[in-house]
Amino acid sequence: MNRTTTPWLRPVLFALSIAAPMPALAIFQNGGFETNTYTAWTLGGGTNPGLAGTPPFNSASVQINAGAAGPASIVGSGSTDPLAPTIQLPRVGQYTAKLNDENGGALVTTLRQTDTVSSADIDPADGLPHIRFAFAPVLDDPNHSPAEQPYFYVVVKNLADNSVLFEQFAYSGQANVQFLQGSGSWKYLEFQNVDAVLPASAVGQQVELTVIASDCSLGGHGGYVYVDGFGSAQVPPDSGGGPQGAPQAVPALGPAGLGLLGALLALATLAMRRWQS
Ligand SMILES: [Ca+2]
Repeated sequence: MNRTTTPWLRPVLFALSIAAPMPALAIFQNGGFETNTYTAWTLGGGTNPGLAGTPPFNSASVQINAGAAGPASIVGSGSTDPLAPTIQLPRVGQYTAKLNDENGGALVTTLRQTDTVSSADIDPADGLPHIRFAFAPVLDDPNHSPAEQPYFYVVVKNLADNSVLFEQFAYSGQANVQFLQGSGSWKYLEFQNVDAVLPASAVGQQVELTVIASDCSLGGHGGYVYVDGFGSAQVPPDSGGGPQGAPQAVPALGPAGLGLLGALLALATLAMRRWQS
């Protein structure tokens, strides 16, 4: 404050200063697994009785029966994947998470973290909060029925009303996903960058991120997924120096409508602020 500040104004300005929000941390702790551990994450799982219903599958299709959780590990520098030879590991930094593994057993591995969306997660480019990460599914394709195949699923839910803000699903061999042929009957994708745009109203709300990697439900075939770079910032380019396959997009299930609604809400807020000033 300069010396001309009226004395009575000082306590008001002080009150305003302590009411100002603290600088917020971007979403997800240990989002890049650079601790070489799952610190801040919750691992879980069970067994896969098969997906409910028929394609297209979504959160309501995922069934997990009680039982021992599937495996999880962290892969570090120098790692390669003989089943998916063109995948560059680790994806970001020195470590990448690997949920589930090559073996069967109808096991499901889940990875969860709950955090609060903050202003630090807003991308100035569009004024909306984002959740970004990279994933690469490696799934055996035994050509079972779709509901019995190994699969990958990721969902971001708003915990206030349990609404789905974003979800992405792919089962092995899914027709509209351009899987690459791995070793033997294995199929995989190069790392895909996901950019989930949340509605402006998500700021200040708790969200729960869940990633699921599942074996086939009949028990004989494995499936796993690499994940890395969870946060709101852009996922940096692949660090590996090898040849890069063209990314094969997995269709996201939603929420184009929510993203549009968020953009409209942001515009309305901006208009309101201008009108008020
Ligand atoms: Ca990492």
